[in-house]
Order: sequence, then structure tokens, then C-alpha cells
Amino acid sequence: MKSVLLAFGSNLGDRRQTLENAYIEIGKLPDTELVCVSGLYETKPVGGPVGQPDYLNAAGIIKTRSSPQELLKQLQAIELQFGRIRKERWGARTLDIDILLYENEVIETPKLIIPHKEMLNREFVLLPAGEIAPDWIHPVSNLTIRQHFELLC
Ligand code: A4P
Ligand code: MG
Repeated sequence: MKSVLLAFGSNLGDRRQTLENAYIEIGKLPDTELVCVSGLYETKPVGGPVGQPDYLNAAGIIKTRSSPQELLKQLQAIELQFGRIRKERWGARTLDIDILLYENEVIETPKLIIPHKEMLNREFVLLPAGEIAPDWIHPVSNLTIRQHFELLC
């Protein structure tokens, strides 16, 4: 089983309920188990159209036998199940699930970039991720999540 760090975001609908239901769906994926999730963090939207509602953000750790590409498809199916409609980049969404880290792998394909390209620049990612995975080492920078959080703040 591979350890994977995920980021969650929601800023439409019943955000807390959506995130909690998403955790349940992730736990039901074949060959995947949800290890832990962070608390929920209310955050101001970064980028995207002006006037969009605040987000609830969280992070989670799973263990899985799915490949990164399979996992992306499975997570996108869960996003769709919760009514995610892709309109504009960084626009409001009921549910966004990003793969931040997959073990210590580095992947660059048109559809999947791991480590997630923006993760180190975003407090709304590093704060929840730092709660559950402070010592996880970013495979490109070789710094821990905690160190990146301290660099950002
Ligand atoms: N993709 C590539 N790599 C990955 C990866 N590691 N994990 C591709 C997940 N997806 C990955 O994503 C677009 C495409 O990225 C996917 O089809 C997949 O093939 P998307 O989820 O459809 O679109 P998006 O989320 O609008 O774009 P992106 O670039 O993922 O945006 P982010 O980085 O998710 O940012 N402010 C606050 N406070 N909280 C937030 O959660 N989120 C965003 C979106 C902006 N501002 C925010 C928040
Ligand atoms: Mg996304």
C-alpha cells in the first residue's frame, strides 16, 4: 500500500457535510483505506472570480493500491458525485480533491502533476497538511511540510 496525502476544498452548499460524505466515499474505494483527516479550516478564497464564498479546507492521508492515475479517476468520480461542475479555473466548487503527495513519487504528465504544483505556495493547503503530516518530506525540495509552512508564514 502506498501512502497518499490529499487536499480537500469546498465553498458551495453544505461544505462540512460534503467533506464528511467525501471521506466516507473514499473509504469505500477498492484497495484504499482512509487513515486520518485534519480538522476543517475556514479560509478566504485565493484567486478565481471575485465574490466567491469562503472555503472549508482539509487534508487527509490514505493508503492505497491504486496507481496515481487510477486514484485521480476515482477521486474525480467522487467530485462529480457531489455535484462538482467544472466551469472556470479556480471557480467556486462543491468539492475539490487534489493529490498533494503520492509516497515520494514525482510525476509529470498532462493530466497529473505530483507533487501538486501549487501546494507549497498555499497556506490553505499547508495548514491542514501540516496538522496530519508535518514530517512528510516533499520529494523535490527535500523539506518537510512543517518547514514549508514556516517558510510561507
Ligand atoms: N491535475 C494535475 N495534477 C493534479 C493533482 N495532483 N491532483 C489536473 C488533482 N488534479 C490534478 O483540476 C484541473 C486538472 O488538474 C484536473 O483535470 C487534473 O487532471 P480541477 O480540479 O478540475 O480544477 P481546479 O481545481 O479549478 O484547478 P487546480 O489547478 O487544481 O486548482 P487548485 O489548485 O485546486 O485551486 N482558495 C481557498 N481558500 N481554498 C481552496 O481550496 N482552491 C482553489 C483551486 C483556488 N482557491 C482556493 C482553493
Ligand atoms: Mg483541483
